[in-house]
Amino acid sequence: MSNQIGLIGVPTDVGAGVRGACLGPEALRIAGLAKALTGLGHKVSDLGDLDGPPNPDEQPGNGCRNLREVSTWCRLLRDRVTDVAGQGMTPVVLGGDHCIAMGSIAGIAKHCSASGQPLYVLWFDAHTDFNTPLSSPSGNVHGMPIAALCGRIKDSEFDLGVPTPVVDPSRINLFGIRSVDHIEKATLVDSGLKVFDMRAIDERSTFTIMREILDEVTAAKGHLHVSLDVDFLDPSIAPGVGTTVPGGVTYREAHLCMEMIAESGLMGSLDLVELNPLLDEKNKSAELLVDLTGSLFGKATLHR
Ligand code: B3U
Ligand code: MN
Ligand code: MN
Repeated sequence: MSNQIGLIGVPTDVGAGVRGACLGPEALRIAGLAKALTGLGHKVSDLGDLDGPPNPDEQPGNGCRNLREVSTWCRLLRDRVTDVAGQGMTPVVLGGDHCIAMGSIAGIAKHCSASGQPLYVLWFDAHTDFNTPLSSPSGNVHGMPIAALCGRIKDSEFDLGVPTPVVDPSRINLFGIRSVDHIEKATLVDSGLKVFDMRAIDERSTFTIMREILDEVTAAKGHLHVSLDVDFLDPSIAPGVGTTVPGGVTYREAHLCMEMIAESGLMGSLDLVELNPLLDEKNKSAELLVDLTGSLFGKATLHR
């Protein structure tokens, strides 16, 4: 991990059904993200917000809402992430809804293919985001990025401009899962994805699962992209998200995940997505995200 961090704001909610995630980047700034990271000894450059299209708030056509706008935001972010990583900074993407992870991961995949490093993804989420325009019950693209990255959706659809699969499905780890749609569940079976649902977490512990994931990336000398959807957290601690699901990851489990990632030194890029300040309570979810990002970047209680 570089100790130079580049913050990239992506103020859009074109992939969501509930509006408000477009306000996420500013809420994270107000909650003190840059200051928290600077205080840990990192050099932080806030690169401002990307300038993408407004949300036309269309009804889904052909199974996808706002397809063109989603594609434009993702391509803008793809190029910015490739550029920022190429400058030796760790890109930290401030969303924005989760559709933008198609852009950030396409961008980091380009960077990794140039450097020859295998790309791994750790996706913290209540949902598997493995719908396609055909299976999606909502037409919201934030429920589809994993399917797109695995090459399950025609590339021409989102026009990411990188070879698919963008990430080898066996290198994608989904953590915190507890809401999967009917058809999505059936297609997961032969997907090759590593899905750690809440039951697995309860049975095997956060520590054991995280150890397993991180050991594999370490052995492969991989680049780890972390994509953090606020709804992976329990809604009692993070209400500021459009798609809360009960029974989520606790405060202590979440910090353990982040601290283990920090200790591994593997994380090369990060998305903080789905924060919806309109649904938050006095910016509490944003402040928690800042706190967790601090843990991800090395804020530990003791030296070990
Ligand atoms: N699986 C549902 C709900 C959903 C997925 N991701 C989010 N919500 N954030 C869908 O609409 O695809
Ligand atoms: Mn998600
Ligand atoms: Mn989610």
